[in-house]
Amino acid sequence: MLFEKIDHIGIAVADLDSAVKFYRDQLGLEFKGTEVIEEQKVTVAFFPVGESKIELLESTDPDGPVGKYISKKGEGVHHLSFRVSDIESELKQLKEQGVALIDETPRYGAGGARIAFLHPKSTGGVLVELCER
Ligand code: CMX
Repeated sequence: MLFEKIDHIGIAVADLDSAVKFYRDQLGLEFKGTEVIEEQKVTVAFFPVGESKIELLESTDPDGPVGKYISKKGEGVHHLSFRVSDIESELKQLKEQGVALIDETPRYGAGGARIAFLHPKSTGGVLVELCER
């Protein structure tokens, strides 16, 4: 198992513009722009912090997964992403250990990454993501 670092922390927000203002203007983080990931119905805003990033996630559709998450649990930390160098091999090992996977094969993530989610029933309720760049 080779988890290299925390790649990013994903935070679900209801209003991206006001959240960007808070992280950029009040916390003073560097705002690196946004990306829309249509397939996952989400707009992502990036703020590097040291070797990691904060990714703010706003749903592009109330019925998208982040929209549903906010209706159910409110805004807040949505997922924790670990950087890995070989995502297929990590998924295989985790599966062999009995960890439940949401994604058996990687999908497209922000910034051209390949990502895969583990099922929160295996992680103590935290949505854990593996991320290969
Ligand atoms: N935290 C904790 N539990 C969560 C969760 C979260 N953020 N999101 C979903 N779950 C739980 C659900 O409640 C569900 O639990 P049960 O099986 O007990 O009912 C389970 O995880 C599976 O969720 P689902 O919505 O039924 O399953 P899907 O396969 O339809 O979707 C997921 C799962 C995680 C992909 C989707 O909910 C999601 O969050 N998609 C958006 C992903 C995202 O953030 N994309 C941007 C990525 C940017 C990047 O990181 O690069």
